[in-house]
Amino acid sequence: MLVNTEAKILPIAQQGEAVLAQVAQLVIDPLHPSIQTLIQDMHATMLAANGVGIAAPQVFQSLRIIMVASRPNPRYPDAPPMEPIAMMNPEINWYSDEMCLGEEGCLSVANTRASVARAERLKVTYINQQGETVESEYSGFVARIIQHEVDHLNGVLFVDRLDPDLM
Ligand code: K3U
Ligand code: ZN
Repeated sequence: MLVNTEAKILPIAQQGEAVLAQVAQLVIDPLHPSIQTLIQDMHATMLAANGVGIAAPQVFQSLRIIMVASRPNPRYPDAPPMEPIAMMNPEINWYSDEMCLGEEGCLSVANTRASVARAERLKVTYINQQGETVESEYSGFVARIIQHEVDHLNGVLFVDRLDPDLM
């Protein structure tokens, strides 16, 4: 995805904002200019915040759009670098039985990192920025980001998934 110099850096909703607790709406017209602009702005906002993902509700848009942008980082040195992918109406169709614990943070939850159990692998179907339906399989850190971002579309934050016995 090219960096659009006209893209805007949007404010990021913080825990407690109503938009983060809502179930987001399906995207009806993936190629509509307002949707394409929103994706560019989400990309710029994610880069500015140094995130590896972002979901539209985090920028106050209750729409089913996520961006996934794995890169190696101190917690996940072996994470694959990838071109950011925008996914509209993502549906996780299959989760592995194998689970794994991994540290997560969130641009909407300040100063909190915690270990969350997620499926190690998944299959996801989504509409890409060209309006095509794509099915892909992911594992490890990328699968973790997808699960974290899809949770945002369903009004769930990673801190809602923490085991109270471990807190
Ligand atoms: O870059 C972050 C990071 C945090 C922990 C491990 C590795 C990287 C900042 S938090 C982040 O990028 C969230 C973005 C959010 F909030 F918009 F969803 C994505 C994420 C980070 C770690 C695990 C799963 C998802
Ligand atoms: Zn988050």
